[in-house]
Amino acid sequence: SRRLVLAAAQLGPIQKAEGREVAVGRMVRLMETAHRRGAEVVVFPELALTTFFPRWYEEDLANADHWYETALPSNATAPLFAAARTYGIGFHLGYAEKTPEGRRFNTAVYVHPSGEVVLKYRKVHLPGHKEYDPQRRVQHLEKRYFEVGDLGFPVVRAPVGETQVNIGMMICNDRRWPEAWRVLGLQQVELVMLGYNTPSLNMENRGFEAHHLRVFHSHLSIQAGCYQNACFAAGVAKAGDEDGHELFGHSIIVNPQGEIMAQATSWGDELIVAECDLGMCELGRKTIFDFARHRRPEAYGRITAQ
Ligand code: CDT
Repeated sequence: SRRLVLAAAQLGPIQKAEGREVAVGRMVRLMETAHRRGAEVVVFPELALTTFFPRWYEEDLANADHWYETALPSNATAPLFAAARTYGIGFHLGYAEKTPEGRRFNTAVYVHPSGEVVLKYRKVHLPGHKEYDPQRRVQHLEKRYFEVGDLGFPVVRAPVGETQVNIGMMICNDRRWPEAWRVLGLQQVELVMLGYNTPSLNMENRGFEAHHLRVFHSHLSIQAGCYQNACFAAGVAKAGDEDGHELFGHSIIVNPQGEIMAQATSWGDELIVAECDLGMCELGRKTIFDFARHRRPEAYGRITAQ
């Protein structure tokens, strides 16, 4: 059978003043732990190398350049690539990308143990706003710092450990959009790698969102996405208190039945591991979500209408 030992590496907070070497050192330790626990792939969160900087306003984007990677690997990220090779473990990394043309994206890659970037994704559903919003106690400036991703939702069949796996990605807010899951599902995705930074409080709160529903909505979205598209997912948080701003954690690994197989219990660096039998993707795919037999795209025109 096709089995995969999957690790989700939740990261505790990264403070604004901390350099890349702090996060990378912690990530290398998590990779070592993942290796000891038999994992073949480790999934890190969105924007894993720095604090969640879109909460900080910067008028001139040029002054924000230090948050972005211009090359991968770089001196700062080389230890991750070295650890992947040493431990024979693939890794998923979320980071802020600045291209040679000066374009900025909220990006994720899957890196094979050899160091090859096998899959790259740029976040499509950017939440928040572009200009400073004096109404908000905390800014969420993703629309200022990033362009909408231009790669669609690609799926590739790639070696993960011993197994060829159809892998796809989402980044944070994407998980709340069933369209994103379905576009991956239509490509027979088997494993969705998904990092997030989600504040415990909705800073846009106009009084209609109960705080206790924040984690529920995150899990609800991931569990429904996995069930309806017959795939596994690693939903991996950056968690805890970043300079007084709390991110809620609760990283999970979910199976194609929508069940949580493993869940983080701390708001710090924490590795959760699950053995995934990829054969489990067959049941949904051959029965209730056999798209060829049961899907009715002729009735879905509004989904893609502008
Ligand atoms: N990083 C990210 O996409 N976070 C959002 C927060 C939404 S509140 C503006 C999320 O959907 O979790």
